[in-house]
Amino acid sequence: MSRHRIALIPGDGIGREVLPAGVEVLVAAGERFGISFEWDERPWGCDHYLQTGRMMPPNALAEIRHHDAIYLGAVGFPGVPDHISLWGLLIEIRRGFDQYVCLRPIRLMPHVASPLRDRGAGDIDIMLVRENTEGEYSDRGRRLKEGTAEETVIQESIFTRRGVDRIMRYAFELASRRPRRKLTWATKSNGITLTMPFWDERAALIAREYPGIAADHYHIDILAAHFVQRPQQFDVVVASNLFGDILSDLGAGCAGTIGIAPSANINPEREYPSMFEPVHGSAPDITGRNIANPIGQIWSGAMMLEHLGHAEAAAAVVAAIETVLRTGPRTRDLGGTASTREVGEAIAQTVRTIDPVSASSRP
Ligand code: GGG
Repeated sequence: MSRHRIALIPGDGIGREVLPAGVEVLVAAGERFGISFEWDERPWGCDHYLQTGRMMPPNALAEIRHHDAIYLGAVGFPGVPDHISLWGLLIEIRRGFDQYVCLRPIRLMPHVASPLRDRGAGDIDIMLVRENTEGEYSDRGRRLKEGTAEETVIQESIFTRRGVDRIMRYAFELASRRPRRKLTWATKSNGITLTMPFWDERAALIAREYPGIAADHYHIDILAAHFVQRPQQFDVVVASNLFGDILSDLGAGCAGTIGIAPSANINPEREYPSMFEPVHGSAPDITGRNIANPIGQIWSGAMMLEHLGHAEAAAAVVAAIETVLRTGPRTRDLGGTASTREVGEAIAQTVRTIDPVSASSRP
């Protein structure tokens, strides 16, 4: 029996509703595949901020430093400025634990309708690799002549050779393990004159180390159009922090709903715990109604299982998601009327009995 100590951070809004569904499915997978979990729940988030002035206690990272993984719901709620909640929790964990890879699968799942015409399951199968610790997400800069007509705000993007090289190499290695062996990188080097040509330069150099991978490059604007018009052309797509974030939401929309999109914030060297969270945020507009789709959270749990070395259990969870997408129940975003809890229970129940080998399932 494998045992894993997992830090649970429900966070804010619908994070508190979808995370329990994710845990329920992981427990079902654990019972079936001989994995036990020690859950260590932390009440960090916007309520904590309103009580203490901080999203997490000062020693938060030290407290969970030796856990096997972090399973997070969502962050952000009205009453706390979004940049405070994001930087005080999500970004602090990503950077503090050097989770420099953000993996975001974009897949059109069976029985999910894409808003794109004539697209069916399998037509969209992209692994988005987002640089997760530097780039446009930056707190460096200044505000000058505040309150005057000449008010000027400067925000500095920071790209390091180490940061760009390591995410590019990670993406090329990933592409080399996928059947299509294709990689696309996204920049905007016609409009952004320093950082983006630098990214292109490093990417082109690293591409030479991988002659077996078909690599190409697009500016982010036309790439967004191609995601909509011919998403089947893309396999691994690698982008900077901001561009990767935007592309992953665009991709999730093309694949039917952001409610099912998973993500993994990975420290590939395993020096620190990695963190698994749905792509969606805290959705204050539907919080407290038990109608949020828990599949993004559950699929992120499958990515966590795979990261922890339980590929069969991970495949079983994804196969169970595929089954429930076919049979129902479904939440509102997928045209159904089921609650968060009902969908979580159905997937957990399916995990107990499904044959993962018969499904083409993979996190
Ligand atoms: N599921 C975590 C969450 O709340 N994400 C919302 C968000 O705004 N994330 C920004 C980011 O991933 O950089």
